[in-house]
This record gives sequence, structure tokens and C-alpha cells, in this order.
Amino acid sequence: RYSPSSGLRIFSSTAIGPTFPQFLLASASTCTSAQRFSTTSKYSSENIISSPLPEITNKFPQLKNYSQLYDFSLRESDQFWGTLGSELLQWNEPFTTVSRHDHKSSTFRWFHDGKLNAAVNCVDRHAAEHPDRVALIWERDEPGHEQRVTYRELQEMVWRVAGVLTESGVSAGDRVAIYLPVSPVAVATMLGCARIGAVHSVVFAGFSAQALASRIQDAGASVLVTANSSTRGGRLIPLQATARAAVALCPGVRQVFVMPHSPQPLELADNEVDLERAMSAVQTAPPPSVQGAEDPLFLLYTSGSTGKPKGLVHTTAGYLLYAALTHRLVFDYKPGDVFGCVADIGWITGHSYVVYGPLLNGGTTVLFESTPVHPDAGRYWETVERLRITQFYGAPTAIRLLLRFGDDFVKKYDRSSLRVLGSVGEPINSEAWRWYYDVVGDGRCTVVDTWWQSETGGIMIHMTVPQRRGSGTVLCCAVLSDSQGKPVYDSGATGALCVSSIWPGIARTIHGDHQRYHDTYFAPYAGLYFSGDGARRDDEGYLHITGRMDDVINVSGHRLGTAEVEDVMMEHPEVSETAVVGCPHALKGETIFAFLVLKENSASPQHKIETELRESVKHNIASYAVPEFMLIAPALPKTRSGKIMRRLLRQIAKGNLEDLGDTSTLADPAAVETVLKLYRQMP
Ligand code: 6R9
Repeated sequence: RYSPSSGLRIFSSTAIGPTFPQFLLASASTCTSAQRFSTTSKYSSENIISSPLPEITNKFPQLKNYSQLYDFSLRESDQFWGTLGSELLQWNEPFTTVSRHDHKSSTFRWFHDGKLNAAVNCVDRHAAEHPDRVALIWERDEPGHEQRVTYRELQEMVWRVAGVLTESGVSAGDRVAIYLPVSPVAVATMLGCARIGAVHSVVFAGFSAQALASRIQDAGASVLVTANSSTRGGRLIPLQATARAAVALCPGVRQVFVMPHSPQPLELADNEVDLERAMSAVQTAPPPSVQGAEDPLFLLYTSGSTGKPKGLVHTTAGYLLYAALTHRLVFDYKPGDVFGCVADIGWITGHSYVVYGPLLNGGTTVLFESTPVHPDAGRYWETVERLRITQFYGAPTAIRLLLRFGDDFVKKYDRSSLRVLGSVGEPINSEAWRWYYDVVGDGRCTVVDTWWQSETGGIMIHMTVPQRRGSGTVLCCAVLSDSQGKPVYDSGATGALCVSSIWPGIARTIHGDHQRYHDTYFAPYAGLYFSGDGARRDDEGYLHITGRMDDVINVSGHRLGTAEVEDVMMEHPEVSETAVVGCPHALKGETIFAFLVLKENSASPQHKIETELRESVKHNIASYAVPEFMLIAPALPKTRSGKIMRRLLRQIAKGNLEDLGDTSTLADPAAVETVLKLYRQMP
């Protein structure tokens, strides 16, 4: 029996770690993994993922099926990862030690005495073997203008960017900020950094100048790479203007490279250089820098539960191995495939499954610059037909949007090239899952829901339909933990979603704040990595993700800390208190509801203040962070110790006005009555 109704589920046999022997789980489960792997249903698929990989099975011939391999990966972790590390990556100096972890200080190291170069692994080794294979297909904003870049061409681009950066004084360990649309030059810049050992920090090109500036400052980047503008969904986005406003706040930036991305002639200020020109002037490519396995490869900022975004640090070999392996396993990648992940490179999904995973595997990857509805709701599927995409990887928010436009936009395009449909970023609801499976995939493709995070580097849990043959699921060990950090295996149990061992792709630290890294991920549950998500185990032992347990909300698959929005609104001179919560939204998954209290002396009309607040959030963070609802009240409900009762506000924002739970700890019950009254008056 399989019901796709509750988002992601995983095989429970995969949901254990080396520290928690399998029998613990088996005792709570009535059905063996062998039975589970053989389950069939309406949603079972003939066209199943056929992993394990030959690379793995050849190395471990004694392992007969996936679940044996999985157990082995936990029991003999170093042997497993060590073999794959030598097999899938090209090393300048081989490693002698697979893992060396210090749990007390949350210091984790993989392959630490090995040496390699990430760009060589992604590009040069493939350019040597199959120079004319297409590495990138740039699907530009306007359909029908795709551009193909072969491995030889990408190699030359990477060399040239590396040359430009070296000539401008960037060297190994320096941070380079990238504020570019999804494009070949963005990929070449990421890898150009990697070639010379510089650390890239890609900032989503939808972020505001303020948000860009704070990320540049936190990273200590001295160079920024941007474009004059870009177009998305037919709309011009003035990147250079935003970049200038950001750089004005960052005295540490000495040079800005501007890619002429749109046809308008470039206008350059003193500190700006035409990137294209600089690239063509490069005479010799700098040699690849031989990097330590644990040298940082990139920084990526993500929201946490406090106001300040965290600069996650991903290091070289472990991240690369994990991205490469999960890309092959989860998506059943085979040579000749055209991999279509439509994420922006500004997010971890773009890093791991637009850029690193597919290129490490010598694959062809699509760079999707447009939106799901430009010029109409058939865009994804028209692109699938034209580019013959074999794996499509997108977000539930887009699927929910598209299904409203009806089936015709899908059916008029040939989707016979597709084998796998992936979902990422948020829970996929039942309606969206069915439509993805039945309509987009014609009931023929494997739908794979993937749970992971910026912190994990790659996919941690994946659920396909129940399969006939044992096939790939997770290579890590997700466990459900109770509040004491004890794993729970009972059906119906809810708890914190944790990981019980250290995998190669985990972010190693938060830039400049290792204590925060330790406190956020390892302090809450001793001996476990805490994801911040909650989960429930069902009768069959599958885990269902129930959502964030902290003050992080998920708007259209974008992570956003409520404190980030509150911090911005508190800057308004007439605001004295704010509480931002998430509330369910049919398309976006969650949307933002802001409760506000104004200062006593506030004299401006409320609608004016609201407009100013919206502008300010857009200006300081990004458009997707702008609250959809605002409620200005004379006071917010607080506990006697003075804490805003967010739980209560979450209920109100959801419209659950009757069942507000225990309000006995409220300092002033009248405050909640007034908030309720105002809520009922909202349009
Ligand atoms: C890859 C990515 C991570 C958070 C994560 C969780 C949510 C991601 C999910 C999912 C339910 C899935 N999330 N995938 N929730 N089902 N398949 O999205 O990284 O931007 O860091 O967000 O997204 O809450 O903790 P990131």
C-alpha cells in the first residue's frame, strides 16, 4: 500500500545509523526491508532507479542488494567512503586517512591528507576524455535560444576566469562574491575560483543590495562578479545597479567584474571591469591549485533562527564526493542523460545538482534562467521536449502553481525523454505529487522526493515509489529523536529529525562562528546532527517530515528566519514590537504574517506604515520576504516572563481561532482578545 499523501517518506530500514543497531528498528517494524522493497501498487513504476552503481557493486561484490550495501556503508563507513572517494574523484595526492572526527569540538574531517582540485574534477578530466560532449545547456529566459557549451569550451572559460581573478590579485583562500544570473559564466566563475583555490560565495541574484552587502562583508570578499542586468520572465533585473549599491556599503571590495549579460552597452565605474573583455585578454591559464581535501570550496548563506544569516562552509573532497554520488544514485544518472534541475545557482540545490554533481559525473546539465510560467505555463515541458531532458528536478511550489493551469499545457509537449521527476525544498502535498506522477510523468516516471538542506551538501533522504528491486535510498542515517536525544522507533512517534553519523557532505562550520555551528546542530541532541526539522514515524516505519521546529519558515521553498524580517521591521521609527510567523499558503507552502505594535507617539496612518514596512523588507532582504499579512495591535499576547506567545500567534495566523490551546500563562488575556477581534476585521 502506498499513499503519497503526506509528503516524503523513507524506507525505515535506511533510517538508522551505526550507533543504533538495526534490531532497534526492526523490533518496531512488522515488515522486513525485503518485503518493503518488493511492494507494488498503482504507483509502482516499471521504470525504476537501477542503482546500486556498478562502481559500487564491482568494488563490493559480496553485497547482493541495496539494503546490504546500505548496512555496509554504516558498519564499515571508512571502507565504504574510502573506496568511493578513490573511485569517483581524481586526486593529486591520495589520502591515507578516510575520516577523522572530533565530536567534542564538532570538528569533522574527511580524506584530510589528500590533495585535489575541484575544477579539474568537474571539467579538465572530462575535457581530456570527451572534449566535445555538451557540459552545459543554457536555457535562456526566452525559449528557443538555448546555448550549448562543451567540456572543451567550459574548460577554456574556467581557465580564462581563473586567469582574470589571478591577475586581479585573488589567491587561494580569498573569498569571491558572485551575484550572477544562472548562466555559463556563473558556472565558469564558480569553477574559476575553485581552480585557483579561491572560495566562492554565490548570492542569489534576487537578493537586495543590503542582503548582498551583508553577505559580502561577513565573507570578507574583496572581489565581486556580477552582470549588467539579467532578464527573468521577461522582466529586466538591474543587477549592476544593485551591486553598486551593495559595494558602496563594502569598503573591502576593491574590484567588481561586470559581465555584459544583456545587450545594452556596459557602463563602467572606476572599480568596475568588463569581465568578457578581461577574459579574452588572458594569455595563459593559471595552473590548478593543489588544494587540501578540507580546504573550503565555497560559502553559502542560509537563514537560521536568529536574524543573521549563517555562512555555511563547505569543504572540497567530502562535498564533491557526496554531490557526485547522490547525483548518480538518486537520479539514476547515466552517460548521455540531460539533467534538468531548474533551481537557481544561488541556492544549495543549484550548487549541488546544477553545477557540481552533474559536472563531476561528466554529465550534461541544464542552466534554466527563466520561470515556470514564461511565456506560459507550458515552459518547463516545452523545455523538456526541446532539450530531451531525462531527469527533471524542481520545487513543489512550482508544481502547485502549474497544476492550476490544467493538463493541456503539459500534454501538448512530448515528455517521453523523462525518466525521473525530482522534488525538493518543501513537503510535496498529495495533489501535487499525483499530478507530477500521473500527468507530467504519464504514470511512467519515478517521482523522487528528496529531503536535504544547505547544511547537508547533498540529498540525505529520498523516497521513490515502492520498488520491485532494491534500489537507491539514503546513504546516511536519519533518526528520529525524542527531546532527550534518544532515538525513537515507535510507530506514530514524533520527534526531531537527526542524523546519527557524520557524512562527507556536511558543512564543516559557520564562517567566523564555529560556536554557533556547534550550538545549532550538535548541542541540542548529544551525539546527533540536528536538522531543525521535525518528523513523524508512521505505522509502516516511514518517516514523514512535519516541518521546521525552529523559527524558520519556508516561502516557496526559500528558507527565511522570522527574526530576519523582524529585525528589518524594528528599524522603522514608529514600530515598537513585531512578531513574524508563517501561515499555510496554497501555492507558496507558507507565507508571512506579521503582528506589529506601534510606538505610543506614532502618528502616521497605518496603511502608510505598512507600505513603508513592505518596501523596507524588500529593500533589505528580498521580495519573497515581504509579509503578505500585517496586523497592527495595541499589544501582543505575552507570557508572564515577557515572551511573545508565538505559538498563539501562529494559530491565529492560520485562522484557528477557536482552539488556541493553553492560555493560562498569558500575562494579559485581554491582549489576545483584541488581536482576535482585529484579525476578524481583516479584509
Ligand atoms: C535543499 C534545500 C532546507 C529545509 C529543510 C526542510 C525543507 C527541503 C524537503 C523539505 C520536506 C522535503 N525541505 N526538502 N521539507 N520535504 N523534500 O531545500 O535546502 O534551502 O537549506 O532548506 O527545507 O525544512 O530543513 P535549504
